[in-house]
Amino acid sequence: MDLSSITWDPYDEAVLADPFAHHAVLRDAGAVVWLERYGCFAMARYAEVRAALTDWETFVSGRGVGLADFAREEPWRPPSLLLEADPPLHGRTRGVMNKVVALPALRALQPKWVEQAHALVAGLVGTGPFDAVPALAEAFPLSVFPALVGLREEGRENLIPYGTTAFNAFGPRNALLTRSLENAATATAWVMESCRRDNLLPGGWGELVYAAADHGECSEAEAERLVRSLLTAGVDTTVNGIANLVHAFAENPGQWRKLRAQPDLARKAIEESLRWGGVVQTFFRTTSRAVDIAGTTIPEGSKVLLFLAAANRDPRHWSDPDRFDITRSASGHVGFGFGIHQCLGQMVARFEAEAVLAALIAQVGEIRSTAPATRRINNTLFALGTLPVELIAA
Ligand code: 8QM
Repeated sequence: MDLSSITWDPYDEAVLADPFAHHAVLRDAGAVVWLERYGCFAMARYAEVRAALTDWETFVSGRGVGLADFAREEPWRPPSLLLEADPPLHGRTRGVMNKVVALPALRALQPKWVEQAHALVAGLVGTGPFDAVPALAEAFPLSVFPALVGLREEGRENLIPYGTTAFNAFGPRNALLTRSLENAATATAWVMESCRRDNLLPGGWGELVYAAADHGECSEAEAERLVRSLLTAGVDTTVNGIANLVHAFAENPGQWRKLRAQPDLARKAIEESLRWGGVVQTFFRTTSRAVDIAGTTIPEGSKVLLFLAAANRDPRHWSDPDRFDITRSASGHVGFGFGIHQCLGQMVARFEAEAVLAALIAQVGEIRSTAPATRRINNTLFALGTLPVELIAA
């Protein structure tokens, strides 16, 4: 099979604003496609994306999971010890962090999170049209996650601008990235400062990471960098995950009625929104050796762009994939990645979504869209800029 070479630009702003409209062409162009403009390979079909994520020895992360190859270019910030690391380093850092995010402690927090979500939603129901991005999708994660980590109160508004920059930085050095690097310089500095031991409040995950350093599981400098991972990965993702979830129901009122009739579908609905929503659209890997994929040889040292969101809607794997259907089994989706790098914070993300959804199910009969949602263009995230809705009391 010939390798398709295409001039199509995944980072064109029109594509970033409406990525799903372009995925079919990309998937149909071949199991592996050459993107001329960036000199990299791309894969967008479920089978190949999942296989590449699973084969961490061939598709490595240590040379960066953005377009920049750390073997040739200086990264914009010191590399993540989790996301941008390979075994054996990755195994050690992941081991430290798995203990920090352990499920029992998180589960114990859930009733309080549900209560907070109820209070937040109660203030929004029946108040007329409002923008659910700041009022709900940003407000809820910001009310629970910084406290979980033990961040100081002052300056938390820096988290989202920093996240926006970090996710832009996985793409090319286009106008989006240059602009956000300029705009978020202070936000980035604040986040870096916040990772220092002295700036973390007692009782949070940050303190636990430093406790691991005290036990010799990692160095103090590594602890600081691991706290940074929590702050990079844990905010903009959950904000847009919740925004997507609310948007999905606003656009599919029949699915909302179904969920309210059968609230035990909530977990399935969240998995489906992770499959369908595509918050993290893409990640790169770099080949550590020449590898044959469906008859195409990818040489060693190649950047390979994996379209997670396109894989999650590949009709070769999913039936009627563009349909948001809370009764389908979305398990096996790659919305949290797959394999050794699969999202460390996925249970936090799920618990946040469950709390918000439980509050909405209890209080809201109808999520009414009052104007079209708008996009906040980003090189990696499928983010919402505004989500005008009205919550009609149950
Ligand atoms: C994305 O810095 C990090 O370790 C990190 C940053 C971003 C993510 C994950 C980890 C996938 C959510």
